[in-house]
Amino acid sequence: MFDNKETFKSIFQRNLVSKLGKPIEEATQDDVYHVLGSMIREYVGQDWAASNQGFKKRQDKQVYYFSLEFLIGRLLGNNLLNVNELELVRDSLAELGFSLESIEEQESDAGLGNGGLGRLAACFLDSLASLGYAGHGCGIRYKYGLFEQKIINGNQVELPDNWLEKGNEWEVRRADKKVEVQFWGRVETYEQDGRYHFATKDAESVIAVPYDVPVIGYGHPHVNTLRLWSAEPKRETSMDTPSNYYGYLDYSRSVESISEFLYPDDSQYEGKLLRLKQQYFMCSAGVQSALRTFNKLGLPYACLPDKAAFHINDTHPTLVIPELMRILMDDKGYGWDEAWDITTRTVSYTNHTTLSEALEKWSVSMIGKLLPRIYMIIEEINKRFCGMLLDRYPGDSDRVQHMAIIANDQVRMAHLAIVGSHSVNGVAALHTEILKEREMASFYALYPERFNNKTNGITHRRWLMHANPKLANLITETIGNEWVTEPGRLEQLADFANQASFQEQFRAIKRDNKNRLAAYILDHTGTPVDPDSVFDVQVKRLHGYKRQLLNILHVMHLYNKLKSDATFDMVPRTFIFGAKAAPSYYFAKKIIKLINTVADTVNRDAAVNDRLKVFFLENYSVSLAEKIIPAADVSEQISTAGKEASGTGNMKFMMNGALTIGTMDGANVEMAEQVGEENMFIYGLRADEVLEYYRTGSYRPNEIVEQDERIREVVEQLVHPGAFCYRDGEFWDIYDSLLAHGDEYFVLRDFAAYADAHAAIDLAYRDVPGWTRKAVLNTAHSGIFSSDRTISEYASDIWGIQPVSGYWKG
Ligand code: DL6
Repeated sequence: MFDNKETFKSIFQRNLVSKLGKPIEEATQDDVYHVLGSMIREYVGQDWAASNQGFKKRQDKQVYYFSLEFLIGRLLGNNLLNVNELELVRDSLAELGFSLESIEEQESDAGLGNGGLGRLAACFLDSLASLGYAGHGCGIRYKYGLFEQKIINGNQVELPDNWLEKGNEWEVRRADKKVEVQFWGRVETYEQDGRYHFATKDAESVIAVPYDVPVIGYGHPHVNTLRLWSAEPKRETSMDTPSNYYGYLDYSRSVESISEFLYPDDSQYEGKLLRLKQQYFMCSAGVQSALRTFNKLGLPYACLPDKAAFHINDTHPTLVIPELMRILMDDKGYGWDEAWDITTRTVSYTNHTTLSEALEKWSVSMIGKLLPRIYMIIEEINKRFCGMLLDRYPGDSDRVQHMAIIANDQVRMAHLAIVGSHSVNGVAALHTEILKEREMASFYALYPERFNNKTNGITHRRWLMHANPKLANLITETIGNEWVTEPGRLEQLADFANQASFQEQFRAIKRDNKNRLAAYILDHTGTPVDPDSVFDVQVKRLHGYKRQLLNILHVMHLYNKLKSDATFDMVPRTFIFGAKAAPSYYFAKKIIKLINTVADTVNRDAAVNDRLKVFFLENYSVSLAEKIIPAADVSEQISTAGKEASGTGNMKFMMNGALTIGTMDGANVEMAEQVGEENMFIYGLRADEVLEYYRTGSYRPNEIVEQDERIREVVEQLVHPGAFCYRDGEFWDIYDSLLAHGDEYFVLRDFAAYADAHAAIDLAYRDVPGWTRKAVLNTAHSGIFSSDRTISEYASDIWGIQPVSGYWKG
């Protein structure tokens, strides 16, 4: 792209003048970011066009990954890495007096997602492009991303995340590709040419305008597209009278709200309606747009499954199924059976959770009114499906009721997704087994061939090469650079796990990353951190099942021990938390308050704070994760076994040489298979034991409190004024969740085992070469968790696609 530093500097300065009319001396960091971003985008424009032309010419099968979330984070650094210009640009900017790291900080962190599911979608896009597959994202261009979190008096406060305020260098508005999406109205049925036809009358039209973001493959000119849809009002509506005019304004406001917020509050009817609108808006726009591309091939729709795959990321995009049916039948004239065959062969579905509250259901009356034709189709799918079940299981009406798509006046989206697709996958081996044996057992019995596992992965380009460049360089110096395109080769590092000089370098890099994080913490909290302490990190969404509560109760216990036992010897430990709680999740917000209260007490207590410190880092996001993860010594993956579908943070920490303390849950199980349990700290109930407790109802948290003095002490401290409870009864809700409401997530049951595992960490950390060996082995065995492996599996087993271009090996 740029031959050398001199060329870059001169092109860059020319752009600065032509775009902003500024000489370099007057340029701000923000100017540098915008000009650099626009240069990269313009540069990849040619490859982008060529990639699209290539897809068309070769008639490549296209994958469309439908997701309500794409947690892409910042793109500048990653894009520079992928176009192989990171070093040159960093060095050139330094010569011009700018630090690339600071320039990267100017970019808004695109938080178009909530957590793992959305970040997985972003990693998948990176792998699809880097491996040379024709695979694109389809989502919503939310005006506001996930809220910005402020901590005020220890409480979470949510502020709007106006990420587009300064514009978005990476997107291109494609008004020429807009489509129309219809809501409300009524369906008219008429007979013509011997068959029924359906037409929706008096519908409200919304214009879906795509904003395209190039997804740049690593090291070769393959560029896919992330297409994000924005809702705009239709302009044709008459405004000739004042009432029409005000009516138009109301309509226009309601349309714009469709793409305004990620996850509007759905505690009330209006919020639920808006979420349903968002889902249909994205599905309809995405399907129409994909079919437009397919049409250009001039093939009959019977060939659609050979030329397109529609993947639905969790149940949020399930309306892709009835929408495709609608278009094939109502617009293209196909009969039911043919349309159904095309649809089910085109669509595939990933399940990301077994938590019942996260399994979506929509009220029949809402969906029937908002999407009358779509609801008719869902009813017909349900009627045919239930009929088939009755044929297969005569007289078994319980089974039919249990498996029906529509029941109790609700549409069960997971059932629709399974019935309407050819593949259903879980995201880690344990999760898939739980789906097959328990949560979806009746569907598995019916369609065993549809169920398969695809263990999640993360892109090692962002999470190792970009987030931890020094470690990436050390790896390359040690085993060569093949691991970059074949991350499985990281295994070769195992040969160096015991080598003193390699260990020393590995430790020096960790230390460097810890220094950097310590500086960040000091800067943001005013409290110094000892970089020699163990950095023990739990960063993820805040949820009961993820058990941040267990972690903080254990910290309270350590504090008590330090205060009461002068002989207690512990390696200094810094506990670091980062988490956002859903704005309406009261309990999760209480846990945040508790963590901050404990942090306040511990960090101010000079008697302990040379050995124990606690931080809750505000506004956890992708870019903050990139600073935290490379600096971690210990990774907390402590969910109640059977509850975390996979986890992906666990893999990022492992790749960066942190040791996991965790339960046998989600992908932790496979991590243990790879690296060996002796290189992790596995503790606690297993998934089958948890199940057995749920089944028998035999768990008695009160008995544990009675028997274990350590637990009794911390539980009482939640509600009695003292070190951690400044106001009487401050944390009663937490106390009650543990004792009065049965401790749903087995926090107290796992406490003792968890404390033992922490004691083992303390001991292991004292053995410096032993610890480093374990850390190196974690990195060495993490290659299998690259999303390149995951995407290759989706490509061959689910989508039936081959790479259309290959890695450039440099
Ligand atoms: O598959 C990505 C990610 C998993 O790693 C997490 O374990 C899982 O919790 C998450 N699932 C969701 C869906 N809803 N909930 N809860 O975010 O998916």
